[in-house]
Amino acid sequence: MPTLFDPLVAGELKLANRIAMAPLTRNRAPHAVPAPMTATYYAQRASAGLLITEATAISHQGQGYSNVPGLYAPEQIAGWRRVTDAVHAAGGTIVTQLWHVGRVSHTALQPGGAAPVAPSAITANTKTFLVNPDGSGSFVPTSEPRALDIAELPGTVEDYRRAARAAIEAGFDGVEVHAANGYLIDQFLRSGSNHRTDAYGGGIENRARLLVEVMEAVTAEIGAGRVGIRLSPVTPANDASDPDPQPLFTHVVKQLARWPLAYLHIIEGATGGPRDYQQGDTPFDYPGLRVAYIKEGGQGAWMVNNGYDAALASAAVAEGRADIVAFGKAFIANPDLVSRLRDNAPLNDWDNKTFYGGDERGYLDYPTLEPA
Ligand code: 8OZ
Repeated sequence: MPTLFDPLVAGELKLANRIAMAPLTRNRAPHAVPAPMTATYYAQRASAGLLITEATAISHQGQGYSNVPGLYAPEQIAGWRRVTDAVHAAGGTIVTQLWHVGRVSHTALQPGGAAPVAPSAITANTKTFLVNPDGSGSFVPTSEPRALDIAELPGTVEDYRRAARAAIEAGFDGVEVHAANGYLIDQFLRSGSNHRTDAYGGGIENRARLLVEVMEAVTAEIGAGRVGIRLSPVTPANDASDPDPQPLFTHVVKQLARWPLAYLHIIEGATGGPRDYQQGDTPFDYPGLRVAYIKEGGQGAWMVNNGYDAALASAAVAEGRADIVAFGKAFIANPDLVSRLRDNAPLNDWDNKTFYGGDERGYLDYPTLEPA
């Protein structure tokens, strides 16, 4: 029986164990450039089989929060190079999460103060986080978006392709396409946010078109074995809604079977909330989703996330329900999470007041059991 601590080859990625650090937004990248301390933060956690960075904007238009990093300007690539060098020196493997927020943004964050973009001009019932010029932060409602013109979509796909190339230049081992949590690709997928009447709206195949085009571009650019994707079939995060997610995401994973990807990363339930959350009338069938992917020839590792503890994670891997388990908040508070899980050691508690924004406190100062 495999355990969490066994190595795994996922596409071109060689993981020392089956424990991943989930992508975690930390809002500590002024001017969208990863700070020097960010290299230390990820290097401290390099014993994870895979580190997935915080979500990283593929373009200025793709940014939706203050002080989140990007991957579209030379100084951003240089900032990430510090991170990947530090992680590799510590023996780790690291991919970056490619992010376009779509409508989950604010005019204050957009180029020229423009409206954020979305599949349709429907405002998300959610908030974003802005840091004011005096340094204070506040949660504000997202701005009303404008619908992307169909002629702009090749440019959006090109931004993903360019960011994937930039990721390799920055020294990453690969990328994870963020298609979850109510951001741009997820906004196209779901009928609640996609009211388009062109080839990118209406039926499931049309709503999944942007996702497929992005994956085609990114896999062609850096090789499918260095590409993962994150999906959240039922999450209500950022006003994501669809009454019938099972056929939608079944179609998506069948499309994803086209490429020998590194992994599929599935958020089970409501992101950061109940695992049994459902949209529509029936509970979502995650094992069925995986069977659909495998039947179609899908080769990517199956990574699961959301509320896993040591027992649930060990059982999922031992029973073959997952190849990799991603931990989020536990990794913020426990840089040595892998050895703590292996030794059944107690975990540090996290402090949610220091999750978003701030300095080294709540970022670099969580203690390890053994001296680092
Ligand atoms: C928390 C705060 C801001 C962004 C996600 C990228 O939910 C995020 C995010 C999470 O995927």
